Amino acid sequence: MSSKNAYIGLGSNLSDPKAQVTQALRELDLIADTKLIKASSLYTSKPMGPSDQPDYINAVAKISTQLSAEQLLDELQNIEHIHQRQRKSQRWGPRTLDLDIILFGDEQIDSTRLQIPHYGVAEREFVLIPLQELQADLIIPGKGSVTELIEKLPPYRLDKLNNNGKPQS
Ligand code: A4P
Ligand code: MG
Repeated sequence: MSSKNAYIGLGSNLSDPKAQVTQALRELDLIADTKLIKASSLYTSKPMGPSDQPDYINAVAKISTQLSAEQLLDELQNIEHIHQRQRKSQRWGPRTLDLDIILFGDEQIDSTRLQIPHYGVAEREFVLIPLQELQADLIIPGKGSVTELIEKLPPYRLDKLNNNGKPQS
C-alpha cells in the first residue's frame, strides 16, 4: 500500500485546550497505518466567528498514512468523539477538539463529506502560519503557495507558545 502525506489542523478552546491538542497529536500517531511525522508549535489565536468564546489553541500536524481520505476522516471524527466533542448548531462555536484535513497528498476532493484542500485554509492564519512552520515551500492545490497566502492575510491575531506554554512576546 502506498503512503500519502497529509496535514491535519487541530483546534480547541474548551476544557484545557493545550492538553486537548497535545493529547490529540499523540492520538494521531496511534491511528492504524498512520504515523505522525512532525507537529508544529502550539499557537494561541483569537476566535474566528462569535467573539464571546475563549481564545483557541491551534496547531498543524504532518502525518503519513495508508488510509483513504474518507477512512482518515472517520478516524479523526472518532478522536473528536473521544474528546467529548459535542456538535452544536452555532456556526464556528466553541469546541473541545476540531480536527480538519487541510491537505491530503495532492488530491483535490469535493464530495458530500469532504472538501480538500479544506475550504477555509486560504483565509486562516491559525492554519497557514503553522503550515509554513512545517514546510515553508508548501503549495496548496488550486489556491497558491503558503507564503503568498500569508502575505495576503490581514494583521495576525495569533501567538506562538513557548515551552512554558506562554505566548512569546
Ligand atoms: N468536512 C468537509 N471537509 C472536511 C475536511 N477537509 N476536514 C466535513 C474535516 N471535515 C471536513 O465538520 C462538519 C463536516 O465537515 C464534517 O462532518 C465533515 O464531513 P465539523 O467538525 O462537524 O463542524 P465544524 O468544525 O464546526 O464546522 P466547520 O465549518 O468545519 O468549522 P471550522 O471551519 O473548522 O471552524 N477560531 C480559531 N482562532 N481557531 C479555530 O481553530 N475553529 C473554528 C471552527 C471556528 N473558529 C476558530 C477555529
Ligand atoms: Mg471541523
